[in-house]
Amino acid sequence: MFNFISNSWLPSTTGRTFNNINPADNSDVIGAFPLSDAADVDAAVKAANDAFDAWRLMPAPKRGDMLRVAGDIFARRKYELAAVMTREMGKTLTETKGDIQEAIDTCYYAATETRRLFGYNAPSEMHNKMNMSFRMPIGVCGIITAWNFPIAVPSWKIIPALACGNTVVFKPSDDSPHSANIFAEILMEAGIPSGVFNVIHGTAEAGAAIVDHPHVRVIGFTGSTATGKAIAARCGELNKRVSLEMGGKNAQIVMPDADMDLALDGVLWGAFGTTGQRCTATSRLILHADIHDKFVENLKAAAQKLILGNGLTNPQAQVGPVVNKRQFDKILTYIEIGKTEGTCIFGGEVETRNECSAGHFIQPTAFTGITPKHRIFREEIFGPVLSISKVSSFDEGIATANDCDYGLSSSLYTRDVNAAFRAIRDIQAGITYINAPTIGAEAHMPFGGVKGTGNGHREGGWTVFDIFTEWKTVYVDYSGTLQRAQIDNY
Ligand code: UN1
Repeated sequence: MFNFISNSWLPSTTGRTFNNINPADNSDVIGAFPLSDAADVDAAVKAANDAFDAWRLMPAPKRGDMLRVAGDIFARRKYELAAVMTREMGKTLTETKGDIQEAIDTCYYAATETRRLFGYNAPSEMHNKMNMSFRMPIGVCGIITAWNFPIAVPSWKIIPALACGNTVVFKPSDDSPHSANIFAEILMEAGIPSGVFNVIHGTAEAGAAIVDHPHVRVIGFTGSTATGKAIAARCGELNKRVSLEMGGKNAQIVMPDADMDLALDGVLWGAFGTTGQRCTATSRLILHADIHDKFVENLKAAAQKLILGNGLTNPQAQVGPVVNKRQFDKILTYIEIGKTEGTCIFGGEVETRNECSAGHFIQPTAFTGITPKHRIFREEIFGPVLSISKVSSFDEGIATANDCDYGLSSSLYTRDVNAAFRAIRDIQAGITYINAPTIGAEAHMPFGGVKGTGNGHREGGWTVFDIFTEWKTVYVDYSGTLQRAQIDNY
């Protein structure tokens, strides 16, 4: 399995490879992928740079027509691609189908937007002069993403970047390279011209070469806060635009007046869906003291019924493995920390029953007695580990939710409309859900976070087009005379 450069499948010039392994069954090696270096990146960037002029000059709605076809092909290949994705990163087929649906939605949305990449006009301060502004493509975009949404999250960046007339070099995570190659197959079949979209496989070495390359003008990154900050620092030195989607530590607050069954369903899905491996996952549950004990009891009973398993072979499976040995070890370390900081009320162990002994399975786990001073309250774990805090008022709930370095998603369960609107105003997060879990963002709405989560950009919706375009301001003077702005009219 190869890199994708100028519509050709190529090995790394280094000859090096890495193995892609099924996290639910470690004996299942999916394939060897290129471990690319700066020379491979250079070839891909050259292809993208050479393709840029023809692509930017194509009428945007024509580009949109191809992206609409890409959406159709994602829809046609949904079930096959879902199985590829489940095999390489472990989440269940229901979830991988949802992942592809986000890409389909993104393609259709972007295709439509190519007919309305609106600029602004404004009156001139001079006679017989017209002021306009347009969105212009920027050039080669370097897209670097994580493995937990192997199709959806890349699509949020790649599809709008292409819609705007940019070309792309995409480095997927080394935990989900196969899905990325199918992404390339689909764009090629949709008619995206050679060189407009390229895939480079590998690790941080390839990522750094993309960031450093002088012809890469924009970086779109989703991944860890440590890597994102390092990329941003480098992009600062190089004066490159960079959009970052980094960690989360998302809280669900439950007030005594809430629908308790609904709040329970919300936290089960938010905390343990995708095995907790979403940047939007619910990793903190903030319970009002009046319902704390009862809620914890119900949560324990429900969580212990969740079925762990291999999503490809076990149709009952609700929770898959964690993605690799490194994450497995990291999550277990945090569970040990949690055992010293609070009380483990369920889980806390590796799951080895049935088929789970073949892969990296960890039981859904929760700790009570957690406060903002604890590490498992503050640090992103990216696994099925929930910390539970008790608060005695709504205000304390909001303050506890905000006592955190991240600010991606948040949730409040209440029937009190006043409390809901106060939470919308006061929670420090890019996304707030009322009576819904912290996961569930839709492709046509802005997505991103405040504080340690991001750097001010929003993917998704209409806002993503700000990442992938530069404004061109145009003045047309049809007076036939020299008109000096700020001078001749004053
Ligand atoms: C991510 O975890 O990086 O709202 C993205 C959600 C999904 C996207 C998650 N639609 O959880």
